[in-house]
Amino acid sequence: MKNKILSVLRKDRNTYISGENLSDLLGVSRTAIWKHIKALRAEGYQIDSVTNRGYRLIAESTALSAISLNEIINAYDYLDFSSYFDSIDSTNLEVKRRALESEHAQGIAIASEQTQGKGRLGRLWVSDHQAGLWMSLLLRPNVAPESAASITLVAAASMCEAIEKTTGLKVGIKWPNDLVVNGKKCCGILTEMSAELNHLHYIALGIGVNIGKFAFDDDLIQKATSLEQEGALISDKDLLIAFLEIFSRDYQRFLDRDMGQIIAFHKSHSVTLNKEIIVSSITGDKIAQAVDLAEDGHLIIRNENGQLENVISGEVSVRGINGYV
Ligand code: BT5
Repeated sequence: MKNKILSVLRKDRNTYISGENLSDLLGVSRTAIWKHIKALRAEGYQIDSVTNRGYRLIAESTALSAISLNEIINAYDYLDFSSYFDSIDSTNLEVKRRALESEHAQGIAIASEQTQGKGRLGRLWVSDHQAGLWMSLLLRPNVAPESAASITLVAAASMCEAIEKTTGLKVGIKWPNDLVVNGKKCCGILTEMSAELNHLHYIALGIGVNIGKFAFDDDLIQKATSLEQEGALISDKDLLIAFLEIFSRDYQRFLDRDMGQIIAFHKSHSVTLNKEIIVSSITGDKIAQAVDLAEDGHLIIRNENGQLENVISGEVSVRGINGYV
C-alpha cells in the first residue's frame, strides 16, 4: 500500500491530493491512508499535508528502507527478493536461511545493524547501527563450483568503482577481499557457497562498507576507517544504487566468463602487487613478492627461492597496509 500511495503522489508533485481521493483510488479507509503516510515519513519521505487540501510528496527518502530497497532492486531481473532489517544477526546468515526456504530464490538482504556480523574464518565483523552498508546477495550463477570463488574479485572491483565514483576517494584493492583507503580497511567481503562436487547451489556474497561515524576499538583504530572518516559523505542508499548498477554489469561478465576487464581493474587498483607480502596458511607464514594476478583471479607470487607460485585464496598481509610494517 505504501508503494501505491507513493506512486500516486509521484504522478503530480505540484498538486495536493486529498485523503478522500487517495482512499477512493486505492480502496482503503482514510485512517489507513493517514497511517501509511506516517510510516512513509518515518522512512524518510518528506510528505507535506495541508488541511482541506491533502498530501504532496516534497522529497524522496535518502535513507534505505524496505520500501526504497524494493524499488531499487526492481530494476534488476536477477534479484527477486529484498529484505531490509533494522537489526539482524548477520545478512549472510539471513540469505542462507532464504536459500534453504526456496531453492530458486535470488535477492538481497540489508541490515542497519548486525549483532553477529561475520568476517572470514569465523572472525567478527563490527557492524554498528547505521554506520555502514551491511548487505548480502543470494546468487545462483550457472557456473562450476571452482569458478564461483572469483565472485569475490568481481564484488571487490564493483564496490571499489562505486565508492570512487560516488565519493571521489582513491580506493585500493588488497587481494582478494579488502578495500582500503589511505592504507586502512573500509570494506570487507565474505563469500560463502553451498555446492556439490560439480554443482553449485548458491553463493552468499556478503559485503560490508564502513560509511559513517565509527567507534572502532583500540585494535581496529589502527587498521580500519570509514568513508566519512576519510572526508566523504554519502548515504547507504546512494552507495547501494551505484554499486548495483556497476555490479550488475560485472556480474554479467562473470557469468559470460569474460573476466578480462575485471582483472585489469584489479591490477590498476591493487595495493598488493609488486609488494612484499606475507602469505599465511595452515603450514605457516612465508614471505614472498606479489608479482601478478592470473586471469582466474589467483595471485601469482615469487617465493623466497625465486620460484613462481599460485595462491588460490587465503590470508595475505601487505607491508604498509592494515598495520603490517
Ligand atoms: C572480511 O573478513 O573482511 C569480511 C567482512 C564481511 C562483512 C559483511 S557485512 C554483510 C555480510 N554479513 C556478514 O555477517 N558479513 C558480511 P576478514 O578478511 O576475515 O576480516 C575480518 C577482520 O577485519 C577482523 O578480524 C577485524 O580485524 C577487521 N574488522 C572487523 N570489523 C571491521 C570493520 N567494520 N571495518 C574494518 N575492519 C574490520
